[in-house]
Amino acid sequence: MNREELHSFIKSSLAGKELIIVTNREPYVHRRKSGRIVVDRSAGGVATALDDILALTGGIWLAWGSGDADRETVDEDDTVMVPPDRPAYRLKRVWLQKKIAENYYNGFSNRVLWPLCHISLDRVYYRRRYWEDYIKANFTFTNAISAIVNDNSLVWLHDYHLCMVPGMLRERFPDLTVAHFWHIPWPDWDVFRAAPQAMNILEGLLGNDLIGFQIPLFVKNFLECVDEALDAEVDYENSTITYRGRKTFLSAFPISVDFEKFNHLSSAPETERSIRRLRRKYNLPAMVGLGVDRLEYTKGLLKRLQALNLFFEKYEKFRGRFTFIQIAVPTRLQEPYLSYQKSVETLISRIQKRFGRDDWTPILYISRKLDQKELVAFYRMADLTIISSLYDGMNLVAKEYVASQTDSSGALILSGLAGAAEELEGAIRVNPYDIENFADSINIALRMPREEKRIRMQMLRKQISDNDIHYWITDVLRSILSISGIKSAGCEYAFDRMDRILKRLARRKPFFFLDYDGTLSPIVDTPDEATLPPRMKRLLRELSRNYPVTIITGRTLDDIRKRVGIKNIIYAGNHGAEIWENGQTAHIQQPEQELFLIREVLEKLTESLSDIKGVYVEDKGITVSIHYRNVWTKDISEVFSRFWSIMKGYEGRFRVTSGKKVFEIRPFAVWNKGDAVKWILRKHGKGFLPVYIGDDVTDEDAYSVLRKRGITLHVGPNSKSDYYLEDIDDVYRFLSEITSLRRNRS
Ligand code: ADQ
Repeated sequence: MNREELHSFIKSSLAGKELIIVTNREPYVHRRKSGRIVVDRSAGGVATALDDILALTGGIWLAWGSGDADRETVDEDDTVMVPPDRPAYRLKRVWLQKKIAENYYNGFSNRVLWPLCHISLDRVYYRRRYWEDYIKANFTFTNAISAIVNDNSLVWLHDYHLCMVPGMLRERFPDLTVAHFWHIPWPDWDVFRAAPQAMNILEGLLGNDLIGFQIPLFVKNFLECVDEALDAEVDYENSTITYRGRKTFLSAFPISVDFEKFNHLSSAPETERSIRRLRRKYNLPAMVGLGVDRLEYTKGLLKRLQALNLFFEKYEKFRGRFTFIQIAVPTRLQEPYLSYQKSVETLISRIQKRFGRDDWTPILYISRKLDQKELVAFYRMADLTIISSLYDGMNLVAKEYVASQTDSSGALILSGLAGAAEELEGAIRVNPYDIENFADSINIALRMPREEKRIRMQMLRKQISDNDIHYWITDVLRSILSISGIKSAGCEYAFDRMDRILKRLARRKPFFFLDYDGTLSPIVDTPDEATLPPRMKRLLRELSRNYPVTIITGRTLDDIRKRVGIKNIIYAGNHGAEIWENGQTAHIQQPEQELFLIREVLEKLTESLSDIKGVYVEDKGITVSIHYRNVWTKDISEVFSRFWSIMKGYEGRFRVTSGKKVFEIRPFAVWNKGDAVKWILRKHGKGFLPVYIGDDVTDEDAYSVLRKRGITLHVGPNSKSDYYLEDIDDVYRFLSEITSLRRNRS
């Protein structure tokens, strides 16, 4: 999904909601520099993408005010409008006393949770005051959040600095939607049980409605930790945990980079010039390798250097022909980082001494932060890049390198222990602890035929361009919104409430209303291909022998009747505008005036969208559907803008709903699914209990009509229905349970 689509999605979905992002570090820091106040902007891809979202939606970002001029730049609510050049949202700063900040950040966060989650147990250093101040800092964050939330807030927390905030918030606001993204790994129970305060941390996190991890392995590890440590109901299949009567959803959302931005920077003529300049400046040989890291022990720099040492020893012919460039920015300037930096630099000097020559450097060490343009020039120039993480949540360098490889000439050597390895097919996988094999892999990468490198890199590039940072944000927000929808509508998972449903069904016979696409038949690329799975057809037959059944759909009557092909069923087509029963049309609407207008819109849309590949304009008589499931991602924003510019001319005349990759246009006067349900029930429904299952926004009209009168179920969350089902398999299971009940009774 590209930036425009993301923005379009977010604008419509977040309408009426307020997004509150909470992080330890601020997106903008005010500092004093030579007597003046300057603003530093966080350059990281994740921070930039989140900043974009808030600029669009006007939410709030809450973070620790750590800059020395931060206090001078806020108003009485500790708030400053950002971005500084085009103020669009509020940055609210949280103040922490120096001693508390030190123990919370450098202490419990970085000396306990960080090494623990990276399975570096001997580096865990715990003091009781770290924990006490971590709690205090989390409490201060909670107070600041409490002061700004309301019924429409969606709180999105980030990372391991804020474990206790969800639990604290939950005590104060039982109904607030709270989600958390965990950027680093989550280890398994054997490791996590070493955490002082393990139970408190888990309990704190279970205050969330949703916890996002980088990869499924971390989700599994978290589920197991909770299973071992707490008396909770752990559902491994659906990745949910119910603890003290509350449900937390877990999911993997692999984070990514702004593919377009790196791709664009890398293809700029300026980058070519920078590459030439860098080659001259550092007197580089024909082949270069690259490492870009914070000077961080989890990134495995020592293992990488040991492997390089072995590589130069074993593969002599690369001496003088290959230089490895290590760009390492010092981080967290404290122990154990200072010692680690020293070990890295000592090893580099040793390799230099052993192999270096006057005219050639085996390892070029650049120890500073680079700006993005400079970084991209290195990425583009490198014949290979090495990621040697000993454990890593994801590793964005791997993805940035791939996004910058516009000519697909480089190779990625990737540690199997980085989260990125779960996703990226096409990389040369290494185990950083096996330095023999690691050294051989460097040789393999350098000797790899150009064509193989190209194929591998193109595979990698496709994976990242399809799943970039915009996609990630959309995915997480979609889940947060879904959960918020379930909560605000009080919609529960049907199988958690089967006893209640069956009790109602024991009193009255059901009258089924079933949507077709996405409910009985899987959603497919083109509507024509949607067929009813044979087992579902068998079940429908049995159902219709025992109970009244209506199939209610956006398809035309002819189409749906052919597709289902069962006789003793009522069919409602065109979202309820046409009804068929007992072998004939029982109701049809074709108001003259509307018919004329809809023809006009149909013509305009067909003409305007005809040159965009994959758009399917479906003429349904009195209504029109525009399907864009098969449109290339890059063209979707064009479809949106052309569609809306035409529909603007018909404001107030038509109702436009947006479903699963489809817009539906219908005149206001034309019946919707709710009207059709009312009509059918009036005619045939006396004494029955209506049971409606749908999956589309157009089904919401029926849910409203049946509120308190029947049972409504929606496939997927975020609906006004009484209950939700996860997918079509759930629909099958649900209907089967009801039919087997009947079988058992008789
Ligand atoms: P990190 O471990 O900090 O964060 P990582 O994924 O390794 O993040 O990315 C490092 C970032 O810093 C990259 O964007 C890179 O360009 C930049 N960087 C590194 N050295 C640099 C230099 N010398 N100059 C300029 N920029 C430099 C955590 C987790 C990761 C997870 C991220 C995002 O540890 O596993 O991928 O969050 O969720």
